[in-house]
Amino acid sequence: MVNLLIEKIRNRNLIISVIGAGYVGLPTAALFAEVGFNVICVDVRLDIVKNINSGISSINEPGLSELISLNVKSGRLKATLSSDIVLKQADAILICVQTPIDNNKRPDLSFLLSALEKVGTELKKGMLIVVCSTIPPGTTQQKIAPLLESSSKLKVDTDFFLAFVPERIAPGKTLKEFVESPRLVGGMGKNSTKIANALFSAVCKKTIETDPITAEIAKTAENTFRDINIAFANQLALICEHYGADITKVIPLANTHPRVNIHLSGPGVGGPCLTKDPYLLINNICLPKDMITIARDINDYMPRHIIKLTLDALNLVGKNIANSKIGIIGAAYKAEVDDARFSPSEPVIQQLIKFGAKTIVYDPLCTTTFGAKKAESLIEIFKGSDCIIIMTEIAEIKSIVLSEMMLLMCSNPVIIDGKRVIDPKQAEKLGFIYYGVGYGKH
Ligand code: SAJ
Repeated sequence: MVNLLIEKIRNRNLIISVIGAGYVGLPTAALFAEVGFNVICVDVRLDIVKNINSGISSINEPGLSELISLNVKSGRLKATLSSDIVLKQADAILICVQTPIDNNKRPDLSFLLSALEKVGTELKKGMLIVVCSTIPPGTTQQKIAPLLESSSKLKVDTDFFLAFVPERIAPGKTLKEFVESPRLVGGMGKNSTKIANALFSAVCKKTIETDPITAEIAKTAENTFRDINIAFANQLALICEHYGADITKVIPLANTHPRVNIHLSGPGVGGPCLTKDPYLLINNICLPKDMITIARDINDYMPRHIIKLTLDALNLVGKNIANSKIGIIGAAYKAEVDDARFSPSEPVIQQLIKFGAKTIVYDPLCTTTFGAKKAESLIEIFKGSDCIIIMTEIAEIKSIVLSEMMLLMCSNPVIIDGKRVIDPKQAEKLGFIYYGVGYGKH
């Protein structure tokens, strides 16, 4: 049975079904279709299904639309709302549904469990099930395998095959990273690992075989490490502000040490991964000391720090926030993506609105505004504004001419630079009130 599946993978006559055609599932489906497999996406959202079948990508990701369009035309890629027939036909099912956290920061596995329920009823001998969704450590072995075994009455790694193969893609660079980042393959046993590895080797340049628990901890650890590193940078930024030092000088100097690599401080950490995976990693564990939650708290504090800097700066020039017009650069959680999930701009804009400020936001890719007015250009947000807050380093920032910006803004214009992309000395020389994350006032 193992060799038969591997042969099918080699000959590209293995039928793949991808459950969940979102940020992970859609590129996954498109890339497997591109290397020659027949891929059917299953999604509960009609708009996503319709888009795929019309050859359109529902997410804004460089190169993805072209890939979907080509593969839909070739007949290798399609989508459907109803899973029954599809799952019956599939040889391999890749589960790519969201695994968010709830209000108590506990994993919400309801989407995953509902997908598994459907899979369980259609599971037949020789099928490969791959979970690509990020999951708390222990989930594959303790929850997924028993659930599939009991609903199908089949035995994992003997009758059917199961692996956790986490994605490692960063929005904006998804297609490149899917192919080039080493892919962890955590199979529930030797056979599962071998088959899942053969499948992912068809698309990924490098795969690394391991077991599910190691892959689950490694996946959540990667994003937790990045979150902690950024929290450290943010902590240092606050220390720099206290001492009148500049974080943009401190971190590069510390990083000249061959074994130090501190990330960048900023206005907060957003996106669906770093804000969630640390909580998945520590789920259900009582740790004697916990740096992971503290790091999360520090990063969650940063939007409030942006508000504090804004209030301090406006206060300095005798302006009341309630009568101020504030322009925000960046609504997405980072530059060059359209994804606004857990964006630090959300708490910032909402607090400004609560204070009564008139808010206007500019983000060339993102349509979400969190209640602020949407601007079509940087010029529009500069015009008549008392304060500009920089939340992401959109490419157009490089083209800002401070003297022209000055002419468009009100008297005593304020810049709150969350991303430290403006030269403070130049801004101050021109008459701006400049406050930045990690920029200590001398
Ligand atoms: N950020 C900083 N300082 C930095 C780097 C990032 O404040 O030095 C902020 C960003 O502005 C953003 C947030 O962190 O708000 C997250 O951005 P990101 O670029 O670090 O990560 P994501 O969420 O887009 O993608 C991450 C990636 N993980 C790692 O780099 C370890 C990606 O490779 C994963 O595939 C993805 O999570 C995921 O899906 O898990």
